[in-house]
Amino acid sequence: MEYKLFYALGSAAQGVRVILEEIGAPYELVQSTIDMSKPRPPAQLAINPNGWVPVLLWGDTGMYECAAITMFLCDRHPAAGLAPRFDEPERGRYLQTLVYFSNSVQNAFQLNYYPDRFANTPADEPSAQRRGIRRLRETWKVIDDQIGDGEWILGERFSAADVYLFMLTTWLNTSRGQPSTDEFPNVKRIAEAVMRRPSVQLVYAEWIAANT
Ligand SMILES: N[C@@H](CCC(=O)N[C@@H](CS)C(=O)NCC(=O)O)C(=O)O
Repeated sequence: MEYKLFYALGSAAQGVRVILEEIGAPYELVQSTIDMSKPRPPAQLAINPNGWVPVLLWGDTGMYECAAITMFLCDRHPAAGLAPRFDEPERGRYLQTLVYFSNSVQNAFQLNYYPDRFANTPADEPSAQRRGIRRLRETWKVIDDQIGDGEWILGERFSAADVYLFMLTTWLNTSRGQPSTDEFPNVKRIAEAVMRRPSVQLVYAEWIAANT
């Protein structure tokens, strides 16, 4: 196996798995968890002491951070055509969007799902959660406006950024007060198009069965 991916359903590791499927690289899933009460595999913690997935191993090394892994895999397998090359005009928007997803949209999710990481006392956590919901609306609106009437995030060209977008939309949970993609029609259009890809149908089979 070329890659090992520490994996849990509902996590950002699913997005990395879609990228591996799109690339066609051989990989093995190593079952991990996002349950805070359960232990992480020692080999995962050796690479990522934070205890988060995804963690990707290859050869005798490894890395974490979903956006970084996505960029790494796309650059390592350019024949898959999932990322603009260094000298192509869409390269800037591709990098910008992945980093914005990672440090702004994901941060908004974390405020709502993991308020203890942001609030100093338990009493402050509901405030952090509410700010997370507002921040989700703000950041998804930025992405929706950026997409405009483009077919994909980069315009005419599908890329790993669209996979990332789909992954993030699966985390939206209206029962927690978070917005739905109905508020962001351009995001919704791309998420629906990404969902039709065979790689996504495979990796997200359970989510698709439960949510569509
Ligand atoms: N910035 C990291 C965040 C990773 C992250 O938060 N992973 C979540 C699942 S999506 C997780 O492992 N949560 C369990 C935990 O925090 O212990 C990335 O993008 O890879």
